[in-house]
Amino acid sequence: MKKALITGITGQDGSYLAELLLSKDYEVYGVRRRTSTPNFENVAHIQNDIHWISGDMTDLASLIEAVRQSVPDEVYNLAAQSFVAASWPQPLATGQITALSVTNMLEAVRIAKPEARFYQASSSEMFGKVAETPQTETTPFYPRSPYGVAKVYGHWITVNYRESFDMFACSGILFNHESPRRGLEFVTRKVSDAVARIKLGLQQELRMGNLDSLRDWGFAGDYVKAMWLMLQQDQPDDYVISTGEMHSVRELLQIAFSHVGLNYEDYVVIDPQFVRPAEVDLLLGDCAKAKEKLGWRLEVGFEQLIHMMVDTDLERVKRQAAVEASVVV
Ligand code: NDP
Ligand code: GDR
Repeated sequence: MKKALITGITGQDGSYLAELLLSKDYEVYGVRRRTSTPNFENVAHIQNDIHWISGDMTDLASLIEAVRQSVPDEVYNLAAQSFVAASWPQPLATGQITALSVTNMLEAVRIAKPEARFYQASSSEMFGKVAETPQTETTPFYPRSPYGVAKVYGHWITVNYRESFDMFACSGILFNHESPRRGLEFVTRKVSDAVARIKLGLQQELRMGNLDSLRDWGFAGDYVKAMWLMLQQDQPDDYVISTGEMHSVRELLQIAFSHVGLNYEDYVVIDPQFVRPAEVDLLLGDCAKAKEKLGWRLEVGFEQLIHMMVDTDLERVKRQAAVEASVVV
């Protein structure tokens, strides 16, 4: 039985990856940090199948201990301060968690189980002000946020440990991927949640930032399969994972609102607080290498993804409203 250690397991990708590895009969270990209120929503259904290890990405000792306890064959380093907009008000925390902590995790592996295979969650945000379109593994980086800068560090330190210590370390350059488990502040989920609330009469408007930005959005369930595939190859390497399709935030709004019979223009208000100090105008990935070498394929398309998110939020918001209505005060 193979063993995998996942950081960031309570997040969107960590939960889908844990499900995938459990379905392949892995023994799954998850690093979770202490939080003052529970954050188990994404993993509640599998929490008894996971070996939990207390740790924090900024605490090297805890990560070494996590590797010692789990003795993993594969390490998936998904933990990060992952919200781009929060990286301007919290640039140093973002640097500590999203950049330097990658070295913490690599050091923990190098010290405690150097032959373990290592996956680093790199990002299309590294391309930022894009030098070419579509972006590939060889497109130069020009990050546009403290988050993007931190991810460039994480990418190169992963490459460097591969080259310096002969570690099996891979960097997956993943374009935006979404799901009903996406954090509520990211644009797709913010929209699907708002559409559900507006449809049910619980919200009147939706305040948004830049509607013109273009993203290459896929489904998280498809993308975690690529992470696993990267660690099953004979040689470690870096791969772009994307859909090869680009849509604007405006199109996202149009698809999500029209799915419930509404017109987004009747509800959306532009609010400067959601406009970023520097924007990534467009991202479009070319994942030909992953298709050819990993045999990776997409299953869920953009419209299907947005419909899935809206439908799931409609059900969830309905359930919550029913519970609140039944509470006798
Ligand atoms: P989420 O924000 O949903 O999850 C982030 C995870 O990191 C959470 O489990 C969080 O724990 C954990 N974490 C944050 N800080 C620490 C810390 N100091 N110590 C321990 N754990 C910590 O992100 P996603 O699942 O969407 O993304 C996974 C990874 O992939 C991230 O590194 C992200 O930057 C990267 N990525 C994501 C893309 C996407 O479109 N989703 C695209 C490209 C890259 P807690 O629950 O306690 O907050
Ligand atoms: P992104 O995702 O920054 O691409 O990073 P996000 O969903 O936050 O933004 C996408 C685009 O939508 C525009 N936008 C808004 N965004 C948010 N969150 N809220 C708004 O109200 C709003 N209005 C317009 C943004 O300006 C942006 O252009 C995600 C994260 O998962 C990163 O961790 C990951 O590395 C990258 O994707 C690839």
